[in-house]
Formats: sequence, C-alpha cells, structure tokens
Amino acid sequence: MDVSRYFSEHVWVNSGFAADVTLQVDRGGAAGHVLSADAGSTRDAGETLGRYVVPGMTNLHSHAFQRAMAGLAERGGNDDTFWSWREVMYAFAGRVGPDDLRAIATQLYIEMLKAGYTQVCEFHYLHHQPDGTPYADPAEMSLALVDAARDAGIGLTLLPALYMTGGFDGRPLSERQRRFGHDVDGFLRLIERLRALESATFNVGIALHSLRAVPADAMRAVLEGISGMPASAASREAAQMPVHIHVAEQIGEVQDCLALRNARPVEWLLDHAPVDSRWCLVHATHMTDAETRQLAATGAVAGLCPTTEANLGDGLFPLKAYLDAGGAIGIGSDSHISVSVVEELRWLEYGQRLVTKHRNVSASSRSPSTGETLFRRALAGGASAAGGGLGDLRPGARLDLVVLDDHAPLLAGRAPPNVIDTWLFAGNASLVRDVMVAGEWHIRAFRHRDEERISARYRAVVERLAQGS
Ligand code: NGQ
Ligand code: ZN
Repeated sequence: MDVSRYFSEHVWVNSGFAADVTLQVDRGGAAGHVLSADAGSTRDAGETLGRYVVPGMTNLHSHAFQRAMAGLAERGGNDDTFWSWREVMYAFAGRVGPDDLRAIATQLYIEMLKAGYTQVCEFHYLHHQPDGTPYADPAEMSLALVDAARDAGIGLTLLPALYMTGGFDGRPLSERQRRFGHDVDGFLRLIERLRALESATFNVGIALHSLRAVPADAMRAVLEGISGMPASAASREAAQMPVHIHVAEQIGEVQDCLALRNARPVEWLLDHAPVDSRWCLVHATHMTDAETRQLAATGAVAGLCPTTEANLGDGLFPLKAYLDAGGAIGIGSDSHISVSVVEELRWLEYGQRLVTKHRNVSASSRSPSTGETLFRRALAGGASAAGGGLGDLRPGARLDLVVLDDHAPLLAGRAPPNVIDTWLFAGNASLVRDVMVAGEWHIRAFRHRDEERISARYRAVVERLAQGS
C-alpha cells in the first residue's frame, strides 16, 4: 500500500496529546487520510515533525469579501451600531466582482492557513451582479471561492446563502441587497450544480441568511429540496448537508421577531425547523436560559465569532450555561476583522471573565485546562459544522495538521498539559509553523509557496476597491 509516515513527540489524537506518535497516511485510495496513529512508537522511517502537532481548526463562519474592508469601518461620531456598519459593508460589497472576490479570498485563505485553520465554511451571499442580474454563469461568484480555496490549499465547505426578503415583514430586498437574492428553485439549482464538484477538500452545504431574509415557507421548501438530493459520492462524510443560519445576533432582530412571529428568534427556529447536529446557528447571542438549554440539547453547533461580535457590538453569548448544558460550539472569523484561532478562543474566554469577574470560566474539574477545553470543543464543533470527518488525527479523519514552532521562546519549559494554554493565551507572534491539509503541505516554515504572487494580486485589487471608501 502507498503510505507516508510522520513522527512527533506529542500529537493531539482523540482529544488530547499522546506521546511518541507515528501517523500513517494513505497515499492511495483514501488519499490524505489517516490510516493509523500509534502512540508509544519509536522514531523510524518517515519524517520527524516538530514536538507539538495538533489538528487543523475549522473556521466555521466566513464572509471572505469583508476582509478587504477591515479597518475601514472604525471611524465614529455618528452613534454607530451594527446597522450603520452594515451600510458601510453593503457599499463595499456592491463593488466586488468575481475576479476581485477570487483575489481577496485566496489571500484570506492563506492567512487562515497561517493562523491554524485548515477548513473554512464560506457563508456566501454575493451571488449576482450589483443590479441583481445573474452572471452569465449563475455560479460565477461561488466558483471564484472554489478557485480561491484550491489555490490556497484550504478545505472549503461552501454554503450558498438563501436571501429573499429585507426584513421579518417580508419587505422586498433593498437596492443594495438585490445581488443577494434567489427564488427557491434557482437556489436549489445552484446547490446541485456545486455539489457535482465535491471532492475530499470541497463540500457543499446551505445557508439560510437569517430569519429576516428567509420567509418560513421558503425555509421549509429548501429543507425539503435538499433532503431529496442524493448523497454525493465524493463528499467526505457528508451524507447530509450542513445547514447554517445567522440568528439572534442583535437585540433589534429579537424585537422584530417577537413583534412579527410572536417568539424570539432561537425559540421560533427550534419550534419550526428540524434543528439537529447538522445545523450551525451563527452567533445565537441573545437567548433566554430556556433557549440556551434547548439549543444545547439539539446537538446543533453554536457558531461563535468573538472578534467580529466584539467589533460589531453584538453582546455576549451565554457561554457558561451553554457549555454546562453540553452545547456544541465552534469558532469563525466572520468579518475577518481578525484572522486568528488564538484571538477567537482567547476572546471567547476573556469576554466571560470580564462580565463574571471570574477566571477559567470555560474550564471544569473534568477538563481543567481552559485552552484545551475550548480548543477541543471548537475542533469538534467546527468539524460538525463543516459536515464531519475533520478535527482529529484519529484513523479515518482527513490529515489536517498544524506543527507548532517549538523553537519559540514562549514554549520554553512547557509540557503538554500547558502547551495549548500557552499558545492560546500568550501566543501573539504566530506559533503556527507548518500546516498540512489532506496530507499535503501548504505552509512550511511559516510560508506559502505562492504567497508573493497572491498578495501582489490582492494589493492591486484592494487598492482599487478601497478608493471608493
Ligand atoms: C452578513 N454579518 O451577512 O455579512 C452579516 C451582516 C446582516 C454579520 N452578521 C448582515 N456579522 O446580518 O444582515
Ligand atoms: Zn455572518
């Protein structure tokens, strides 16, 4: 059999570090997947990696184009809110075409790899031309993202978003929202078309933009439509497609939902949709205690985006109650005001410390390391939100790994029980040295093989786009 072997002193297998591990990787039939991960082995044939090897993280929520406007919406003086940020974002979104999106996303995805992400769930709604007319190929913008992920080398879960109305009252899309729109049939056609392209590093799910943007009957029709689609042979484990939705991010949305649907957003969704482990509820910031417990019990993933949620002034997710109820979480960099596994997990914990005036809020006596607790949960939740088969280095998983820089002074005197805590709470200069996705190296010694060309193209595109801001 065609295999490769790698050895490291400390490899994260089955949710924690194991010592002296040899990883055997399939190079044949299930190329890029782990065949075996044997602890207590001796260094023999095969490549010896750095001392600490961890699974790659899933970035479960991305709007790639927004990376190019990072820093352009931080000027105040107008009683700024999420909604005024959204106007700035819409103005920017209106200028982004397919080649621009390809250039921005490729650069962004390299930055994600360097941050320790090996899979991205792209919540994609810039479907059409700015006036709402479809491109000659209606999948053109989606395909730009597929190209970008392939050129960067990151795994992609593409989530085309259904976007039909401008609010809970069913008002039509505003002028600036027109390019986001689909009817149900056109949307399902796009999904089928993209599914035909699935591979070991590319799968398709769906996104419902939000309860504001998707009427109840359309939501039902789309869920029914995808349940009738045959499982695609090429996709990873994803017999069932992931379903993502933005929910309860802002108080205004909770109020509108109460006024028009007589229920809070998470409450309404749990009552009207078959929410289960296939689902990812992005943000879910504003929940009552009962909603928090009920969401945790569904097995759905709460898609938390701490740096964007802080940047947009969303509010704080009820993390402690949700984790205590066994809820699944994952992390996303969303608007890409920051692209950093470290920052997302650190701020997830720090937000809680600041309001509760306690320390190590996410840890428990069974799982005393705060960093490991969050890292473990985000790996599992992220993998689930991406359709499965990721997030661990156990046999059968896709081989997505990160080698930490064990020459970094920061890791001096650290042993496995405190390596993840040190990385996440103190690692500002990146400790992500090498990154492999599906058995292929894409970052080696902190560099991507094609980074000069890709960053030059990004610069040219963004210099033009930013001129209008
Ligand atoms: C988005 N982003 O779709 O890009 C949203 C803003 C909205 C975040 N919520 C637009 N972070 O929710 O209507
Ligand atoms: Zn979002």
